[in-house]
Amino acid sequence: MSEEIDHTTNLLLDKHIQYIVNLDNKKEEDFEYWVSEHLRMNGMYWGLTGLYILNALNKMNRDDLIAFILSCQKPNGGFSGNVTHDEHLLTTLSAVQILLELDAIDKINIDSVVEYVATLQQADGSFFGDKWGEVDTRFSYCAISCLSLLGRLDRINLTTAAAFIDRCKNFDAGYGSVPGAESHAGQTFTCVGALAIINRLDLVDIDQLGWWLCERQLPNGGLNGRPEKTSDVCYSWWVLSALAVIDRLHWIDNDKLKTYILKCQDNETGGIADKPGNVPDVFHTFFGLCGLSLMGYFNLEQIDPAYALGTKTLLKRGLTLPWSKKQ
Ligand code: BD7
Ligand code: ZN
Repeated sequence: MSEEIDHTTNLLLDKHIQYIVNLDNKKEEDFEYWVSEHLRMNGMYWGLTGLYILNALNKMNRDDLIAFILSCQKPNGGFSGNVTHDEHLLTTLSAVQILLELDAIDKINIDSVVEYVATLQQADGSFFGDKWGEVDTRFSYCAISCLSLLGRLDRINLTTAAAFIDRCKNFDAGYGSVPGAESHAGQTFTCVGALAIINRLDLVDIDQLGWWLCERQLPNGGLNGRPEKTSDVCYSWWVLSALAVIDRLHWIDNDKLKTYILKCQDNETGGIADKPGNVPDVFHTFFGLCGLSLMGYFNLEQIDPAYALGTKTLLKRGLTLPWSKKQ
């Protein structure tokens, strides 16, 4: 009993590195590999950026990752989630993020990606996620983040893009997926992150939003995504990142949230689950680590709250990060 490591106060660093690296090694046989087949590109981003936070990027096979990403680029410039799937903004952003982390963005034709993203903007400023025409503020974020990372925000209409996001703001100062949709912490991250990147935080009701976000913390220390919902580790990121961008991180109890995230670790296999006792997955492992990094615990590598990428990767691109504290 006294020999046992108390995983409610310790981050199982090496186990999490092993957990992420093993996802890659068992790809042939594991049906659930990196959440699922169509999310492979996103899964790679979660795993790779998780290793970045753990300062273990060298554990990945760079050439294999680059080859996979290149095999997912389509003639129109967009990237798919897996070789046989169709291109989408969600997976295009992940592909660009990974290529930047691997310092391999020169392996693709950047202009074709920029054109793909720009043609998805609509007259009202919103973005389609792909050729099928679904609109969601997640896609506004993907487009804005992607073009900013590529240094090509000039290719879209930023005035209408900001106006559309502003129409998704609700009476509680949170944001939804489309105008009129209820506030959700995930959508709030995408909207606040996108506005931060295009320097339009003037549109955010900062104090009221800070209040709505810190009401997401429950007595168990964890955060939920909407009123009346249970806590989930990934909201450590969606809520905290928005609080960080508006400089209100100290409005929630960081120590209690840290303890909640640590309780969601699997002390046998490594990895972090959505809730204590559940099976871990790469998505919650990544966002749990992101939350701990944002709060400054355990000397983890610093992650940027608006781009969800390492600050070192961003500074190398010459991006300025006024909302990021310790640069
Ligand atoms: C999409 C686009 C962005 O620009 C930013 C965020 C997103 C959300 C997207 C993501 O993180 N991409 O990098 N989310 C997912 O891919 C997850 C994948 C998943 C499926 C099943 C189980 C775990 C993860 N998806 C598609 C979700 O719907 C998750 C599901 C879930 C996580 N925890 C409990 N259920 N939900 C989710 O991501 O909610 C946060 C969110 C919602 C809307 C917008 C932004 C974030
Ligand atoms: Zn979750």
